[in-house]
Amino acid sequence: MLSGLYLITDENRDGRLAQKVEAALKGGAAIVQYRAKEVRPDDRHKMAQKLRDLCTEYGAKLIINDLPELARDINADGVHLGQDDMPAVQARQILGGGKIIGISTHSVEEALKAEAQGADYIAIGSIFPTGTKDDTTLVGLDMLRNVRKAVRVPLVAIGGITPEGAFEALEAGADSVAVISGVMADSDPARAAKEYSLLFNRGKDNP
Ligand code: 3NM
Repeated sequence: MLSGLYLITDENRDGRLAQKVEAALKGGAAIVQYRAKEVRPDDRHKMAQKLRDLCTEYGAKLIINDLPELARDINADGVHLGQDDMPAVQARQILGGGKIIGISTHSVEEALKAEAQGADYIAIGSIFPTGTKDDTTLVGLDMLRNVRKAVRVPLVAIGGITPEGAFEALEAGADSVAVISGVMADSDPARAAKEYSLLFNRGKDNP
Protein backbone atom coordinates (compact mmCIF):
# COMPACT_ATOMS: atom_id res chain seq x y z
CA MET A 1 0.00 0.00 0.00
CA LEU A 2 1.25 3.43 -0.94
CA SER A 3 0.87 5.97 1.83
CA GLY A 4 2.68 8.90 3.39
CA LEU A 5 4.43 11.93 1.98
CA TYR A 6 5.79 11.41 -1.54
CA LEU A 7 8.63 13.89 -1.99
CA ILE A 8 9.79 14.81 -5.50
CA THR A 9 13.19 16.44 -5.87
CA ASP A 10 13.71 19.90 -7.34
CA GLU A 11 16.35 20.73 -9.98
CA ASN A 12 19.08 21.27 -7.38
CA ARG A 13 19.82 24.85 -8.38
CA ASP A 14 21.05 25.58 -4.84
CA GLY A 15 23.28 22.46 -4.74
CA ARG A 16 21.60 21.28 -1.52
CA LEU A 17 19.42 18.52 -2.92
CA ALA A 18 20.84 15.66 -0.87
CA GLN A 19 20.78 17.66 2.39
CA LYS A 20 17.18 18.72 1.78
CA VAL A 21 16.10 15.18 0.94
CA GLU A 22 17.78 13.88 4.10
CA ALA A 23 15.99 16.55 6.14
CA ALA A 24 12.67 15.58 4.54
CA LEU A 25 13.37 11.92 5.33
CA LYS A 26 13.97 12.90 8.95
CA GLY A 27 10.64 14.71 8.81
CA GLY A 28 8.92 11.50 7.72
CA ALA A 29 8.87 11.43 3.89
CA ALA A 30 7.90 7.86 2.93
CA ILE A 31 8.73 7.96 -0.78
CA VAL A 32 11.30 9.99 -2.71
CA GLN A 33 11.17 10.50 -6.46
CA TYR A 34 14.41 11.61 -8.08
CA ARG A 35 13.34 13.91 -10.91
CA ALA A 36 16.31 15.42 -12.71
CA LYS A 37 15.43 16.74 -16.12
CA GLU A 38 18.40 19.09 -16.54
CA VAL A 39 21.30 17.06 -15.13
CA ARG A 40 24.22 15.38 -16.96
CA PRO A 41 23.93 11.57 -16.94
CA ASP A 42 27.04 10.94 -14.82
CA ASP A 43 26.00 13.51 -12.20
CA ARG A 44 22.50 12.07 -12.27
CA HIS A 45 23.82 8.58 -11.63
CA LYS A 46 25.90 9.77 -8.66
CA MET A 47 22.97 11.65 -7.12
CA ALA A 48 20.61 8.71 -7.70
CA GLN A 49 23.07 6.45 -5.88
CA LYS A 50 23.31 8.90 -3.00
CA LEU A 51 19.52 9.07 -2.71
CA ARG A 52 19.38 5.27 -2.86
CA ASP A 53 21.65 5.13 0.19
CA LEU A 54 19.68 7.80 2.04
CA CYS A 55 16.31 6.16 1.35
CA THR A 56 17.65 2.81 2.51
CA GLU A 57 18.99 4.42 5.70
CA TYR A 58 15.62 6.02 6.50
CA GLY A 59 13.44 3.13 5.30
CA ALA A 60 11.85 5.10 2.44
CA LYS A 61 11.17 4.02 -1.12
CA LEU A 62 13.12 5.53 -4.02
CA ILE A 63 11.45 6.08 -7.38
CA ILE A 64 13.28 7.36 -10.46
CA ASN A 65 11.48 9.69 -12.85
CA ASP A 66 11.43 8.68 -16.55
CA LEU A 67 14.52 6.43 -16.59
CA PRO A 68 13.97 2.68 -16.04
CA GLU A 69 17.61 1.89 -16.88
CA LEU A 70 18.86 4.21 -14.15
CA ALA A 71 16.28 2.77 -11.74
CA ARG A 72 17.55 -0.75 -12.54
CA ASP A 73 21.22 0.19 -12.31
CA ILE A 74 20.97 1.72 -8.82
CA ASN A 75 18.37 -0.79 -7.58
CA ALA A 76 15.65 1.81 -7.04
CA ASP A 77 12.23 0.63 -5.91
CA GLY A 78 10.59 1.75 -9.11
CA VAL A 79 10.10 4.24 -11.87
CA HIS A 80 7.63 7.02 -12.58
CA LEU A 81 6.46 7.55 -16.16
CA GLY A 82 4.76 10.51 -17.82
CA GLN A 83 2.21 10.26 -20.62
CA ASP A 84 4.95 10.78 -23.21
CA ASP A 85 7.41 8.26 -21.75
CA MET A 86 7.80 4.62 -22.74
CA PRO A 87 4.86 2.24 -22.12
CA ALA A 88 4.68 0.60 -18.70
CA VAL A 89 5.15 -2.88 -20.15
CA GLN A 90 8.49 -1.88 -21.67
CA ALA A 91 9.60 -0.22 -18.44
CA ARG A 92 8.72 -3.38 -16.53
CA GLN A 93 10.85 -5.48 -18.87
CA ILE A 94 13.82 -3.24 -18.13
CA LEU A 95 13.19 -3.07 -14.39
CA GLY A 96 12.36 -6.70 -13.77
CA GLY A 97 9.67 -8.02 -11.45
CA GLY A 98 8.71 -6.74 -8.04
CA LYS A 99 9.28 -3.08 -8.87
CA ILE A 100 6.86 -0.17 -8.66
CA ILE A 101 5.63 1.60 -11.78
CA GLY A 102 3.76 4.88 -11.40
CA ILE A 103 2.12 6.83 -14.22
CA SER A 104 1.14 10.51 -14.41
CA THR A 105 -2.46 11.10 -15.49
CA HIS A 106 -4.70 14.13 -15.94
CA SER A 107 -8.12 12.63 -16.67
CA VAL A 108 -10.32 9.62 -15.93
CA GLU A 109 -9.49 8.21 -19.39
CA GLU A 110 -5.74 8.40 -18.80
CA ALA A 111 -6.18 6.89 -15.33
CA LEU A 112 -8.19 3.95 -16.68
CA LYS A 113 -5.58 3.37 -19.38
CA ALA A 114 -2.73 3.52 -16.85
CA GLU A 115 -4.50 1.03 -14.62
CA ALA A 116 -5.09 -1.30 -17.57
CA GLN A 117 -1.37 -1.06 -18.41
CA GLY A 118 -0.56 -2.35 -14.94
CA ALA A 119 0.43 0.82 -13.10
CA ASP A 120 1.08 0.18 -9.41
CA TYR A 121 -0.04 3.71 -8.60
CA ILE A 122 -1.42 6.65 -10.53
CA ALA A 123 -0.52 10.29 -10.03
CA ILE A 124 -3.32 12.74 -10.78
CA GLY A 125 -2.74 16.44 -11.25
CA SER A 126 -2.49 19.24 -11.15
CA ILE A 127 -4.87 19.35 -8.21
CA PHE A 128 -4.08 22.99 -7.34
CA PRO A 129 -2.31 25.72 -9.32
CA THR A 130 1.46 25.17 -9.38
CA GLY A 131 4.37 27.32 -10.45
CA THR A 132 6.71 24.32 -10.62
CA LYS A 133 5.55 22.72 -13.89
CA ASP A 134 4.32 24.79 -16.85
CA ASP A 135 2.88 22.09 -19.06
CA THR A 136 0.31 20.62 -16.73
CA THR A 137 -3.45 21.01 -16.62
CA LEU A 138 -5.36 22.16 -13.57
CA VAL A 139 -7.80 19.34 -12.87
CA GLY A 140 -8.91 20.08 -9.31
CA LEU A 141 -10.26 17.99 -6.46
CA ASP A 142 -13.38 16.98 -8.43
CA MET A 143 -11.24 15.16 -10.97
CA LEU A 144 -9.46 13.40 -8.12
CA ARG A 145 -12.85 12.25 -6.78
CA ASN A 146 -13.87 11.04 -10.25
CA VAL A 147 -10.62 9.13 -10.73
CA ARG A 148 -11.01 7.62 -7.25
CA LYS A 149 -14.40 6.23 -8.30
CA ALA A 150 -13.02 4.90 -11.61
CA VAL A 151 -9.86 3.00 -10.55
CA ARG A 152 -8.73 0.76 -7.71
CA VAL A 153 -4.98 1.41 -7.75
CA PRO A 154 -3.44 3.77 -5.16
CA LEU A 155 -3.72 7.45 -6.08
CA VAL A 156 -1.14 10.15 -5.55
CA ALA A 157 -2.39 13.74 -5.71
CA ILE A 158 0.11 16.19 -7.21
CA GLY A 159 0.40 19.87 -8.05
CA GLY A 160 0.46 22.84 -5.69
CA ILE A 161 -0.15 20.66 -2.63
CA THR A 162 0.17 22.62 0.62
CA PRO A 163 -0.47 20.89 3.96
CA GLU A 164 -4.07 22.22 3.88
CA GLY A 165 -4.42 21.03 0.29
CA ALA A 166 -2.99 17.65 1.28
CA PHE A 167 -5.75 17.26 3.87
CA GLU A 168 -8.38 18.02 1.21
CA ALA A 169 -6.76 15.63 -1.28
CA LEU A 170 -6.74 12.81 1.27
CA GLU A 171 -10.39 13.51 2.06
CA ALA A 172 -11.10 13.34 -1.70
CA GLY A 173 -9.62 9.85 -1.91
CA ALA A 174 -5.87 10.23 -2.46
CA ASP A 175 -3.61 7.67 -0.75
CA SER A 176 -0.55 9.90 -0.88
CA VAL A 177 0.43 13.44 -1.83
CA ALA A 178 3.40 14.33 -4.03
CA VAL A 179 5.15 17.59 -3.22
CA ILE A 180 8.07 19.50 -4.69
CA SER A 181 8.06 23.17 -3.62
CA GLY A 182 6.08 22.65 -0.40
CA VAL A 183 9.14 20.85 1.01
CA MET A 184 12.12 21.58 -1.27
CA ALA A 185 11.56 25.37 -1.30
CA ASP A 186 10.89 25.59 2.43
CA SER A 187 13.70 27.01 4.58
CA ASP A 188 13.15 24.07 6.95
CA PRO A 189 12.44 20.95 4.82
CA ALA A 190 12.38 18.65 7.86
CA ARG A 191 9.64 20.69 9.56
CA ALA A 192 7.71 21.02 6.28
CA ALA A 193 7.90 17.28 5.60
CA LYS A 194 6.74 16.56 9.13
CA GLU A 195 3.72 18.79 8.69
CA TYR A 196 2.60 16.72 5.70
CA SER A 197 3.62 13.41 7.23
CA LEU A 198 1.53 13.97 10.36
CA LEU A 199 -1.60 13.95 8.19
CA PHE A 200 -1.01 10.27 7.55
CA ASN A 201 -0.89 9.42 11.23
CA ARG A 202 -4.22 11.00 12.03
CA GLY A 203 -5.95 9.17 14.83
CA LYS A 204 -2.99 6.86 15.39
CA ASP A 205 -2.81 7.70 19.09
CA ASN A 206 -6.59 7.84 19.47
CA PRO A 207 -7.87 4.37 18.58
N1 3NM B 1 3.58 16.98 -12.17
P1 3NM B 1 4.72 21.45 -6.70
S1 3NM B 1 2.32 18.97 -11.26
C1 3NM B 1 5.92 17.30 -11.36
O1 3NM B 1 0.16 17.62 -12.84
C2 3NM B 1 4.50 17.72 -11.46
O2 3NM B 1 1.33 15.87 -13.37
C3 3NM B 1 2.38 17.53 -12.15
O3 3NM B 1 5.27 20.61 -7.91
C4 3NM B 1 1.21 16.97 -12.84
O4 3NM B 1 4.49 20.50 -5.55
C5 3NM B 1 3.96 18.85 -10.89
O5 3NM B 1 5.82 22.43 -6.40
C6 3NM B 1 4.69 19.87 -10.07
O6 3NM B 1 3.46 22.11 -7.16
C7 3NM B 1 4.51 19.65 -8.60
